[in-house]
Parts: sequence; structure tokens; C-alpha cells
Amino acid sequence: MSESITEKKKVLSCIQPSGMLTLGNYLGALKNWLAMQEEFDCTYAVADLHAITVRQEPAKFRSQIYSTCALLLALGLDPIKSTLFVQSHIPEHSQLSWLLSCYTQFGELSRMTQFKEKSQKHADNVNVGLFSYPVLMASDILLYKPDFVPVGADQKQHLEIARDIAMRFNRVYGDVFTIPEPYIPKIGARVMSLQDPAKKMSKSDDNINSFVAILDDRDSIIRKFKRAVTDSDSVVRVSEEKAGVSNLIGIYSAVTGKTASEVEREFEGKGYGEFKLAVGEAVADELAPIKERYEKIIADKAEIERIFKEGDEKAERIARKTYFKAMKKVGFVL
Ligand code: ATP
Ligand code: LTN
Repeated sequence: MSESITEKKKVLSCIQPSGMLTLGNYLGALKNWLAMQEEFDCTYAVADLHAITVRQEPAKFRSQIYSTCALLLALGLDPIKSTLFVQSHIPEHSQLSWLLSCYTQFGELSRMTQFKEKSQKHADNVNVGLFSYPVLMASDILLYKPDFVPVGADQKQHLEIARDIAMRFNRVYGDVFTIPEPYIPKIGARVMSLQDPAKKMSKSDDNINSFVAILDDRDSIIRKFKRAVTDSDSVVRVSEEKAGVSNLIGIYSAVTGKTASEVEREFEGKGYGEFKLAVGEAVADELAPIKERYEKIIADKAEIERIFKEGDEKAERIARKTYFKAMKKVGFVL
């Protein structure tokens, strides 16, 4: 049969099990993961290999891998529509990473903002994995030949390097990899810390008040928004000088679907107290059903393992094909 012209475009993305997933992960990436599974052929993974670029305590790490898998299911990712798998279960990710590292320049990795930030934060452990992190990420992507990669704005630079590596490789060896496009939401692409609006909200932040975890209970969510750092005036308006308030407006817009000017109008003449409470309540309402489904799913680890094992098998078939094609082109004897 000839190839169908209605063949779906492909999507690939991953998330690290490096802590409790946050509102930033949800608005920047996961909401799109969910929306895209209706229209595209989607493959999503838990990037456990990436998570060990910073130290993880083994028992906690193991439980975070399960909880990240469970949370993806609780969000509504459907293992029948999409492929869900665990990165470390597919050896081709590490293997292709070695191959691609020989097509990546030291200079281009040195320019990565995330590397600079993380090596400052973990100054006692600036390991080689932290440095070559984008090459492993490029392998995650290129193995599955996706058209789109849904990520938050912080990953744009890593996606550009993945594209550069793919183009470089293709120029030498022909059409091996698909050149992927980033898919970044218009609102919510960069959710900032509630305690320091100059920093992005991050699940590995030591200050738990700086992020809202998807699994936080309603009271904690509302309390964290009440404590969110704003400024000394009391006008709800987007402005460069009002990073804290602008961040809260962005979060409220992303959750309610209202535009920034609609939000400004809604809170005209009202103080920050009322505004922060409204943001907290809207976020809590959005996250509550996910938490409820999560509690049921995490109670059955064997079922999570079964679902992800099926995904591993689907992913492995695709990954192996691409990996062997790349190896063959380079001249390896297979
Ligand atoms: P870590 O803090 O451990 O580095 P992280 O919270 O940045 O992790 P990742 O697993 O690296 O999370 O990212 C998963 C996805 O969530 C990526 O697509 C990333 O761009 C997105 N993301 C992470 N933080 C934010 C944020 N604050 N705002 C919007 N998107 C985000
Ligand atoms: N580095 C990513 C997580 C990640 C990823 C990927 C995202 C690992 N591999 C492949 C998209 C595609 C991050 O979000 N910090």
C-alpha cells in the first residue's frame, strides 16, 4: 500500500524525574503534551538518565521515577494513543549520544545557559554529564524523527543544538535525521519562581515556597500564592518593573484562558490580596482532578510498570532502526 498522505506528524518530548513536577512543567510543556496527543503521533519519556547530572538519593530517585510516570498518566496521557517510556530502558539513547558527541563541538556546549547556571548552582559537582547533557537530549529527540518537540522556553537553546547536530550529520551522510521544530506555548512558556521572579520556577529549587507542585494540596497552593513576592505598589498590571505581578498574571491567563488585558481589567482597583487569592484558587481548581487521579494510579506500581514496559517495546523498535542507520552511515561494521 502506498504511504498514506494523512500520516500523522510526529512529536517527541521528555521530562526529568528530578523532583515533584511543578506548575511550570505543566504550563510550559505538559499541557501541550496532552493537547498534541489528539492530533499527532506522540512519544513521551521520563528522562531518568538526565536527572543524574545532579546527585540523586537512590531511594528517592526510584520513587520519583514512579511518581513521574504516574503523573503523566494522571494528566491524561493515554498509552494507547501515545508511546510512554523510560529513557534508560532504551540503550540506544546512551549509544547514539556517544556517536553524536563526536559531531558536537566543545565550544557550542560551553555556551549553553543551563550548563552555566547548573554549574554555578552545583559548583562542587560540575561533571562531564552536565556538560554533555544537550547531546543526550539531541539523541532522545533524533532517534524518533519527530517534527515537533513541545518544551518550555528554557529548552529552546538545547533544541537549536539538536537541530544543528542533525543538520551537520545529514550534510555528511545524507538524510538520516529529521530536523525537529520546537513547540513552545504562547502563554506559560516561562513560569517564574514565586519567591524570586528573576529565576524560572524549578522543581529542584531548595525553597519549596518558590514552586507549586502539581500534587500540592489546595491549602498549600493558596498559601504559596499569598506569599508570592510582588512589589510595593498595588496595581495589577504587566510591566518589566513588576516581574512578580507579571508572572502571576501570566499564570492566571494560562489557567483561565483570559488575556493579560482582561486580567488587568478584572482586578482594576482591587489589591494584591484579592488577586493572589484568585490566582491560587484558579490554579488549585485546575490541578485538583490531576492529583485525585494520581493517588489512584500510584497505588498500583505493577500497572505502571506494565504500561511503561509496553511503551519501552514500541520505542525500542523505532530507536534501534534509527541508531543502526546512523552507525551504518558512519561506516561501522554491524
Ligand atoms: P530541573 O529544575 O530539575 O532542572 P525542570 O523543572 O527545569 O527541572 P525539566 O524536566 O528539565 O524540568 O523540564 C521539563 C519541561 O518543563 C521542559 O519542557 C521545560 O522547558 C519545562 N519547564 C521547566 N520549568 C519551566 C518553567 N518554569 N516554565 C515553563 N516551562 C518549564
Ligand atoms: N532537558 C529537558 C528534558 C529532556 C527533553 C529531552 C525535552 C530530556 N530529553 C528531549 C525534550 C526532548 C528539560 O526539559 N530540561
